[in-house]
Amino acid sequence: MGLKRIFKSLIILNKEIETSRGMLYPRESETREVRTLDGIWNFVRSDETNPTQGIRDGWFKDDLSKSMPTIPMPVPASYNDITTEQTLRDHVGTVWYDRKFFVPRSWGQDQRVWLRFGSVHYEAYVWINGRSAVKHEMGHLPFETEVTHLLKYGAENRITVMCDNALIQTTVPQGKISEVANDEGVTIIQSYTFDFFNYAGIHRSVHLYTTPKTFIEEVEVKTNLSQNNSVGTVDYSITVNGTAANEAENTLLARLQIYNREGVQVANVTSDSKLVGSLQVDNVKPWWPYLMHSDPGYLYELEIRLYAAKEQLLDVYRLKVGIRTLSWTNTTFLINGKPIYFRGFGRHEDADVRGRGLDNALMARDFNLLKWIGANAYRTSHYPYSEESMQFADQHGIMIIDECPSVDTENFNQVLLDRHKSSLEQLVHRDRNHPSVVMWSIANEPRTGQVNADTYFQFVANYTRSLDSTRPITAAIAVPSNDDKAGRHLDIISFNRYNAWYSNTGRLDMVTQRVISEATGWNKKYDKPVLMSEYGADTLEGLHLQPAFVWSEEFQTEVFSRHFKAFDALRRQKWFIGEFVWNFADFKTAQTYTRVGGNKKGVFTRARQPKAAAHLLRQRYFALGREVDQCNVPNDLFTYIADVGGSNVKHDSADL
Ligand code: BDP
Repeated sequence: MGLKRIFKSLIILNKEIETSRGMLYPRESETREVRTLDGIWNFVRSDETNPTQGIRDGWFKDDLSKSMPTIPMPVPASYNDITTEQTLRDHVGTVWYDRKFFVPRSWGQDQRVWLRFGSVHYEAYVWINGRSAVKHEMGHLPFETEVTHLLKYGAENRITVMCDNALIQTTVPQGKISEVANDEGVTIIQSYTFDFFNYAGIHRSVHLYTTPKTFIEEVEVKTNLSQNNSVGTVDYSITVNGTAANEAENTLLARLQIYNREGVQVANVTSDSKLVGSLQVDNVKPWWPYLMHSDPGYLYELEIRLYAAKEQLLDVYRLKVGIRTLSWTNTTFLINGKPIYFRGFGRHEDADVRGRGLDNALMARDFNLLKWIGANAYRTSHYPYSEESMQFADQHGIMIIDECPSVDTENFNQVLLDRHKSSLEQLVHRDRNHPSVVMWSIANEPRTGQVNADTYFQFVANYTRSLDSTRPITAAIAVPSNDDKAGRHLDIISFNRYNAWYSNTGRLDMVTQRVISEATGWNKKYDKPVLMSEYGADTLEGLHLQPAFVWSEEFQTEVFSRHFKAFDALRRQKWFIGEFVWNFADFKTAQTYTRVGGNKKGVFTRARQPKAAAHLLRQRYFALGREVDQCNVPNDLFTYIADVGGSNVKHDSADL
């Protein structure tokens, strides 16, 4: 009996899952208006022992303040670090938000209104004027719904959101909830194995936007380049939602135009009624990564005008498009025909006070730091980052390994598989048009040695491939290559390892050869390109110890340098395609005795200032850029030391 049950739970099937619709980033146009509901909302923390009280008592039926005392809460932001209360920081379960807003009278006429959340972690239930509007599960990903029928026009409206942060064995990512005895009774505890704080709340912007009755619901573009990169093609496919499409299918058409950066039209086409076709751009400027070209991140604007019969303009939507190709073999990964060598970071969306909440100032600072340090890539470890940051990456030419929220995945089961696939479906759907996205990461440190990992990751990888065959698939793996059962389903192998930190702590003399042999082991096993997706050492800013000692700035610098040596040996093998430091900046984690206020493996502090190792990394990333991509290096890369001509002291960037 027991055995039978275990056996049953091991069977996982590749089931069809529900797919997302729409979700174009809200943009104003001649036919669309956008307004944000960001600002200060009212907030209530539910009783942890009674998480569904608000639903049963109908808190959404009236102002929250009528049911419970509320506090002001900024949106977007994580709620955890806003107050001084431990109970809110560590809260497990549901919290409530509401606010009032006006909808102009004009919005009630002949158009549709949509409500869109950039992300709510982890599960959200939304009501408008007391009526259920939408429910969504999965942090870090947008969701939207039509609210035309729920709004009062030319009047005041109320939006109520219940957000649940509970992570269990079938959520993505997984967690565990338990009751433990405390001094006075019991406490509900959320535990998780992943190494970042489970920040929660309305993390990204909330938008209301209008569309015409019949409107452009989805646009998908795929780009290509001719042999010598001189002619670009943009294949498009448009999905329309609305009655005009259903009633008179054959009369709809789209006119598409592409404008260059100067606003000059460089291509145009009129679609057929299927709204699928192609545009050609002569003398194209391809999208290149930062430091791989003198004009990186070149974006065109694709303007789509949807017409009904008799040239009646229905809708206009504009999308930035970068024209580039990706291709890969078992040894190389190429962009526009040129091999890529990644120099980048694993990162987090994390900051003081606002937690994981969208912060444009922080985002702009981070991109400035990425460029200052000469990075050309990062992985969105360990979940999708904001749409605004994806747009920034497009503009700045930063390549993205786009990761879904699956981290430390284990105990593979059917519900988990379905949700995991859904997270990738939502991610690919959201990000497929970004030229900066060059790879999908389907998991971080999954337990790929476990029973079922083979089947599970076969399903996840093949599903992702079926959604997008234009980008390779990877996962950041930490089990030894001998134990791994998932790598054969990937296109590129990424591995994480903490030599001289978790393994052989302090032993700087045990880094270089181990990195070389681990990377080589992965390549031998799978005959695929390999990159190192995490390495590093916790470093307390300002702690200096010579000779290098764990936690000191000297130690981080030395750990990096020992890895660089390994990477240079590996680079001679063509199949080694990149190095990613863990982490870009210090970040908050759950409380444990290995974390001093959080994970300190940042090259930058949490306040985004460089540690000593940042200067070393900068010299390496630009040196690589110069060697691999012939980029220019900044004048301030080296500090003047001495005019000792003839000796081999490096004193300016000409010495590189
Ligand atoms: C890796 C994880 C990452 C952690 C890192 C660390 O992928 O999320 O933060 O270790 O321990 O295993 O610093």
